[in-house]
Amino acid sequence: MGDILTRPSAKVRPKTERPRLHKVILLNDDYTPRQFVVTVLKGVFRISEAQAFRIMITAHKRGACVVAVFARDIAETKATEGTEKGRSAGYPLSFTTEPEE
Ligand code: TYC
Repeated sequence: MGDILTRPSAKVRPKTERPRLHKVILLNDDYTPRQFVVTVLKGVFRISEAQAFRIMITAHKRGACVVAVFARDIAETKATEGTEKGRSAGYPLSFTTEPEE
């Protein structure tokens, strides 16, 4: 007795936003040899010599260049890998990551 009948509530549609992709950005410096940068790009990002050269020369001229976009974890791993390859050869080569808008 006195039970309150309620309709099923309106359908809830939780927002399932896709996680943002993250850019891996190559930063220029004055010391890392060009060919070393190209070799690191090819190894870490599995791109051709020609593509690696274009990315390297863009960073060299403009200060930075987006290499590729990935899910956050992958972007961070690749940036760390590239930066560590430079460090272990004694170069200040540096990659950063940044979320896409
Ligand atoms: N500027 C470096 C040189 O003249 C080459 C270089 C290019 C280094 C791109 C880093 O991200 C870089 N030897």
